Amino acid sequence: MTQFNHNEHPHRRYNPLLDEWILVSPHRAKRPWQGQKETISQDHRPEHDKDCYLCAGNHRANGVQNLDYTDCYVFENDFSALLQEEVNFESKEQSLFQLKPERGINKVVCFSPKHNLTLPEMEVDAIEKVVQTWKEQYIELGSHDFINYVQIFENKGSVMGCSNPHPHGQIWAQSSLPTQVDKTQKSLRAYYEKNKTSLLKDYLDQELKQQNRIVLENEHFVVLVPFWATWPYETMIISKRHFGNIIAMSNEETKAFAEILKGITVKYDNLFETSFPYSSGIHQAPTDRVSHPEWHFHMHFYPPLLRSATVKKFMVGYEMLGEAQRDISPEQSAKILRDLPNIHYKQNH
Ligand code: H2U
Repeated sequence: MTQFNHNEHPHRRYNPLLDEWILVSPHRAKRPWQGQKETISQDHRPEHDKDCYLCAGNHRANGVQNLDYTDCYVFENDFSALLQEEVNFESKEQSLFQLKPERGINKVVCFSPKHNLTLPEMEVDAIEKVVQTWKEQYIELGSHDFINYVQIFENKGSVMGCSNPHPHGQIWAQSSLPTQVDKTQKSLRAYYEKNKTSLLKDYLDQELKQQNRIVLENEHFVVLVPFWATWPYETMIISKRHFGNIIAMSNEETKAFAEILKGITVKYDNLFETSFPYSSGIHQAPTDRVSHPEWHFHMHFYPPLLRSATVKKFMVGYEMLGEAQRDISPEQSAKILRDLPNIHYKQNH
């Protein structure tokens, strides 16, 4: 019988954050592709676009004028998915038809007034201002008594449904823990109660020993392709120190976080020499006024591209009905990302 080789043989891997399994089929990475190809958006944008809703001084869709901002700019989403309004609600015990009102606040964070930039092309100092803004928003939004969780995220690229190329992210703050965060919290808590240590701290220590899934590292943060990654080039930024939320970061850690954010997004752009699409977001402790020693600050990047700038991975069929599946192994992806230059390709051309 052939000896098992994780680079060749189909196998399943466990995701301890979500308490889920994924299927890895490394032998399948060479299959031909005659399916959908994404079009590469031509990235020749002006520094200021008079028709952009997010550019400084311009009017938004509802007529409100943006300030003439010079670095980060935050405003309440004009088309918020959640509303602050409190409603009268009588709960009826119906286990198969559960429903409850949800309150929240949605914000848009413009990362820069420059319409033609994205995080990998911004200076580290400017990215640090974005991180500072996220900190301020975490404090401000979390101080509302009806806000228990603050989800900071970015949707980059039209493939990810992003409606505007202007560099920006969003923040959705709400009363309940959203499903992914709730699952993560349950796993982190169960591990912490059993071992009295952080699951991600223990995981990171082992990853740093093994080295084969590490993409980037600085004094305070590590970027790696998780052992259980589902998207082909999925990565996670994990803080080396065990702390629960963004406001626990020291000034030095804030700078190191900005540096590594630039580092991973530059590598992503360099992978296919294109403005690399992804959804990214920070997972951190809730703002529910309860102590959360189990939480360990981290950031996920879920990029959809598979083998080129035009062929994306679809989470369909078996993934929708069975479980997530990947072809190229996390170790192969990590090596590809690790070996890419750290200088943005546009600066080399
Ligand atoms: P996305 O590109 O990721 O969809 O984010 C843009 C957000 O900006 C989106 O949520 C908001 C949209 O509701 N927006 C405004 O609040 N005002 C506008 O004038 C345009 C877009």
